[in-house]
Amino acid sequence: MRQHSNCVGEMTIIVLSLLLALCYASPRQERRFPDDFLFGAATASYQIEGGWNADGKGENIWDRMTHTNPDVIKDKSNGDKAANSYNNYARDVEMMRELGLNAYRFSISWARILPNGLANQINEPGVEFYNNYINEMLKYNITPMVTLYHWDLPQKIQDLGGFLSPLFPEWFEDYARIVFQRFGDRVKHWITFNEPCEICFEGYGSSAKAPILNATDVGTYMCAKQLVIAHARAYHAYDKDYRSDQGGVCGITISVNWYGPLTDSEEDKFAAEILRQAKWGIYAEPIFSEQGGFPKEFVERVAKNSEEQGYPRSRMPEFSPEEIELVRGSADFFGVNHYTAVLISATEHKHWFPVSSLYADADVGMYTLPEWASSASDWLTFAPNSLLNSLSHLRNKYKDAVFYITENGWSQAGAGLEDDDRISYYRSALNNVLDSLEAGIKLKGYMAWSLLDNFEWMQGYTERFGLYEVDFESSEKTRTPRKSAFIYKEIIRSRTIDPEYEPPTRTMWIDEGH
Ligand code: PNW
Repeated sequence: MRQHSNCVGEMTIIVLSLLLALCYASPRQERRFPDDFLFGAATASYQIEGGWNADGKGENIWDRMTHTNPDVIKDKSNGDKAANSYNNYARDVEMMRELGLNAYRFSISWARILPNGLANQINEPGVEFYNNYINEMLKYNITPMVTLYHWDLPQKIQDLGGFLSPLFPEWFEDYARIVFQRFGDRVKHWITFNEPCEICFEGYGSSAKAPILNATDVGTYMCAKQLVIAHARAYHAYDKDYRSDQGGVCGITISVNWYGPLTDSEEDKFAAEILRQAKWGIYAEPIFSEQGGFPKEFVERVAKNSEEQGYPRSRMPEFSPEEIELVRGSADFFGVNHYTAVLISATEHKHWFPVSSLYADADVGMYTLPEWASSASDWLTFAPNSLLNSLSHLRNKYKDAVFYITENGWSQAGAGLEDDDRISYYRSALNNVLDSLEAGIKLKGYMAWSLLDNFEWMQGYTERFGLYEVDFESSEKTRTPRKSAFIYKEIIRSRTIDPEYEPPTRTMWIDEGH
């Protein structure tokens, strides 16, 4: 009996060892990106184009601010010349071909098309520039993804109140219709706004971006309402009058960093939720939630604070039932700009805000772990799995949504081609993209920020995000691929991430086969 059971035991061990051996001998299942997944890179007009007053372009709020108040920019620079993509666009497309990109996300400068922002006068050379850019991409099968608004508001529109004017949604729709009309035969992916939080909070509710209005208590919320209505009007214009002929999609890009609770306590979880609502929920909920309108808990918080502060009504405006209906469901996809994570506490790491503002309303503590590597940007640390956490959260909230990562990237201080930190960051983020796809999230593409070094807003040229380095001193604005460009190229070519891959040469070539 004893012998028999020994024998069974031995057999089991042999079978198990055989199974184990088989597992290790067979090639590991490689995780692949689907063939129709769009790999791209992103930029924005003011950050790369230059040609600030070329061929009839009008003045925008970044031209005005950097010319009249250069001290607000860290190196006192501006985007007058930037990477001169206005003249170097063919080289930009050549770089896209070198990388083997499937898609390229760029933005249209409103004032280059409509010099005074209003739709009475179209600047044809501006239209021609974007025609050339788009046609050059299409020649090589690169899908253009176009942002209508990436922060460079025509100065005339700002003079009339900008996003705070009740006419703003109308002006934006007029502009959007012209852009759909002129480019929609070839452009099938539209993004209305890039990063509402940065537009409304940074531009209107603080002094972190043009037009540095610093209307801290109400600026953010007034802008938020106008912005989502403007978005919805452009979306419906496309849906009703252009989609049947042109057959494209129209969405919006919102920055969604991961705000998780510092501890497992209910208070911290609620604090994290409040910050998510303050930073991106006030733009996402009206468009993507089933019920529409601003997010409930944050609305209650602002109403309560407003009352205590003696305001006769909440600083957060309300939507009418018609406005809720107009905005609800007005997007074919959710563009996610994702960079980093911050841990949120109800009690620890709090700052005191002297005036009422978005952060004073949220009233939470923010903390980043010391072991998260830092970039050249003070807000950007390498927090593992932040992209997966954000996308999983969004998918649970907005069940049917289709997503694109419309920006993701890493900064370095100044020039330098050996960018191993950026490579680790991209590999980790792209592994999170694979995790998301495996989890069934409808993620259709990934745009690296950025194709090339550019004007990093208030940081001027001191922080660089490019896969290609730009020599801003040279009159040609010479572009040179960084090591990360070779790594990204190989990921796109092979549709897999090889953590060991080292580029064999430092010469970029165009792979005609792609
Ligand atoms: C984005 N954050 O801005 C913009 O869309 C780009 O124009 C910009 O160059 C890029 O990211 C890098 O800054 C962000 O604080 C600014 O989390 C700040 C944050 C996120 C995105």
